[in-house]
Amino acid sequence: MIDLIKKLPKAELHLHIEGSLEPELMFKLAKKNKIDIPYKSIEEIKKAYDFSNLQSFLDIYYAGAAVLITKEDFYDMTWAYIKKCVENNIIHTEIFFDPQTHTKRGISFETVILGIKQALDDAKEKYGITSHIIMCFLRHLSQEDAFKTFEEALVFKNIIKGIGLDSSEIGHPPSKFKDVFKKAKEEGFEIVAHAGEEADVSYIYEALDLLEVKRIDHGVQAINSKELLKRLKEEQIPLTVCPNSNIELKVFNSYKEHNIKKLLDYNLLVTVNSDDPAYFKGYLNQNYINLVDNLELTDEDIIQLVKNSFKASFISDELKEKYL
Ligand code: ES4
Ligand code: ZN
Repeated sequence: MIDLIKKLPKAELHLHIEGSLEPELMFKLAKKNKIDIPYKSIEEIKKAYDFSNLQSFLDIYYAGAAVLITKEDFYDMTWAYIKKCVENNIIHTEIFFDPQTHTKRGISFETVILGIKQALDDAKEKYGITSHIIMCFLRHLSQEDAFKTFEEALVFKNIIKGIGLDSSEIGHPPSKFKDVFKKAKEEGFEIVAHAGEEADVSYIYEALDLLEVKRIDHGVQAINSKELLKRLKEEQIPLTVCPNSNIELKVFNSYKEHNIKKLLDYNLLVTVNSDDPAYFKGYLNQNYINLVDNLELTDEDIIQLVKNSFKASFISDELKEKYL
C-alpha cells in the first residue's frame, strides 16, 4: 500500500508555502539576513515544534517566517518545496501564501510573490509540475487590512488564481470578511477558506453562504452536523483535509480518531494535504502513510482520495480529463 501511495501521481491543494520552510533553511536565512530568532541551533528549532492547538503553532510559525527577506529567500523556500513535490510524486500543487505576514514586516508584496512565482515557473520548466497560487488573508487582522492587501494583489492578478482565508479561526468567522470576498469574486478569483478546523460548523456555513467558497480548507468539524454533511455531499464541495496537521494541533487526539475515513465513506469529496509540512512531521506521502497505518483504508480508498485531489483542483477541465 505504501508503494501504491508513492507511485500514484498526486495533486496537493492545501499547502502554506511559509509552512514548508524547514529548520535548516530557517537557520541559514536567519544568519544570512542577521535576523534574531529565539533558537541557538537547528535542534532547538525542532524541539520548539510541540503544539497544543492552532494558536500555539501560529505564534511559532509567524516568528519563523521573519527570516524571509529577499526575493531569493522566497525562491529558495519555494524551490525546496518543489524538490519535495518531486520526491512525493506531486504533479500539480496549489499553494497558499500570506502576504500580510511579510508586508507587515516591511517586505514588499512584489518581493514575496515574484520569488514564489519564479520557483513555480522553474518547476514547470524543469519537472513539468503545474501549480496555482492562492493568496490568503490573515483572519486575525481586520477586513480593512484585507482590502488594502487585495488592492496590492490586483497588480498581480494574472498570477493569482484564488483568494483564501487562514490564521486564528475561533473569534474570526468568515462573516468578518464578507465584503472583501464579494469584491474578490467579482474580480474573478476562485474563493476558498479555512473553516471548521477548530471552530464549529457555523463557520463552514458562513464560508459557503457568505463567501461562496468553492472548497473548504480542513472542514473536519462538518462531522458534527448531519444536515451539513448532506449538503457537502449533494453539492460535492471539496474538503482539503490535513491529517498530520490535525494531529499535531490536537484537533484529534490520535490518527485512529481521525474522521477522514468516515467522511470518505459518506461520499464527500475529501482530499489529503500536508498544510505546513516542515512543522507537522512530513510531506504529502507521509500524510497518506499515517492514515493507512491507523485507519482501515483500502487501495480503492487511496485511489479515490488521489482522484479527488485532481477533481477538486482548479486545473482546466481538459487537463482534469487527462489526469483522471
Ligand atoms: C495554518 Cl493549520 C493552519 N490553520 C490556519 N491557518 C494557517 N496558516 C498556516 N497554517
Ligand atoms: Zn492550512
